Amino acid sequence: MSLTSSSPTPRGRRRVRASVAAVATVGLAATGVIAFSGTARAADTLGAAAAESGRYFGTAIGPHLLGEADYAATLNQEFNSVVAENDMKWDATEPSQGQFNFSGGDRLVEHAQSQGMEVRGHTLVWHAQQPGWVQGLTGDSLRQAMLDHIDGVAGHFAGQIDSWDVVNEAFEWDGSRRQSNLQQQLGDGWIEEAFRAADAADPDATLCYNDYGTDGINAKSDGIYRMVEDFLARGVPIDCVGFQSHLDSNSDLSSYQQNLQRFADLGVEVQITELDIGGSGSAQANAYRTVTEACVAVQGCAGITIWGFTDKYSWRADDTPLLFDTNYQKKEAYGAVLDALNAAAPAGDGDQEDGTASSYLPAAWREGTSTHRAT
Ligand code: 9MR
Repeated sequence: MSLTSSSPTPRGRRRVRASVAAVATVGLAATGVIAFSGTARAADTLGAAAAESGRYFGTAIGPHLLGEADYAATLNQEFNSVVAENDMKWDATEPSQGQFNFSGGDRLVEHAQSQGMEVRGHTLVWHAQQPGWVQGLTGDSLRQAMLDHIDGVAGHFAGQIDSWDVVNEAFEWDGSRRQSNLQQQLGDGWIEEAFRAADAADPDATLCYNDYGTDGINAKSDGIYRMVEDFLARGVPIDCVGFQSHLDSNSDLSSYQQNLQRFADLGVEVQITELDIGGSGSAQANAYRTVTEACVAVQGCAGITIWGFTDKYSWRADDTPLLFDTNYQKKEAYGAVLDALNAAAPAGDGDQEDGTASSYLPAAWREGTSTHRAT
């Protein structure tokens, strides 16, 4: 398939997955982490196992924690993608209007690049974590501030971010728009304005809408589905939907995979962006397995990010929702995720010009029939 003007434009994806595949291959060859059992290949880190099927496995991090030896060692060993848990948010990056601070984000990107990791950007526009000066703005002042913020942040990191969470958490449980200051001041058009601005500032990044409570087919995911459908029909540059997946061991996951699949079938990439699952032991492990199996079963699911990796630093301070305990020891849930990643069909149906993994690409893109971002 050649990239013509009528092709979809997964330029960022192609660039990025190629780099992950290359890093994974080099890493595996150098360290011998692939074990052969019969004809099946099994990698023994999360990132390497995900790369086998052309996917990434990432984590949210705090760049200020990189100086902690066990933290950095576990991160570097296991993951091939990172996102800033807080350092790229509006309050962190533009604490005063027009005065940008990229120190945490730059540190994260530098670390990721030194380790050959992908970078997710989180998040350009959100009703929460807005600096005080934004909260007081109205009308066109707020609109201009939003556009300038996107231009400033996405522009600064342009070419270094694989996927941006352009807009975060803009829907209510009933599938209607959240009545945030953005919605109330700017009206329904604000989300597409944000995506167009992000596309202008970083044309190669995969642009995602990201939300929680979308862990199955429900009123909220229905509302988002309708928005994506509408954006694609009108050529609004959206590439991806992020499913945060803050879950508990007993969360209802009965339509989790089906929900990912219906979005992928629209022609957007799907990503699991903030996974963490409360609880412990086999109940927790089974829920992690279910989510991981769902992603690897959906061709358009590009990868999984967990929202921190050690229980030592989870935002859910009273719970133990991550894959490593407070002493950086692997939990049962770790084994479940690794096994599910290793069980995925290997990447590579040979249809990419550069021969890199392509199994995460939705069928419409591989066939060149998608109208997604036809520009
Ligand atoms: O984990 C993050 C926590 O450290 C911050 O205090 C909080 C507010 O910025 O945000 C948390 O991350 C959230 C993410 O940005 C969006 N989805 C929900 C996450 C958990 O609250």
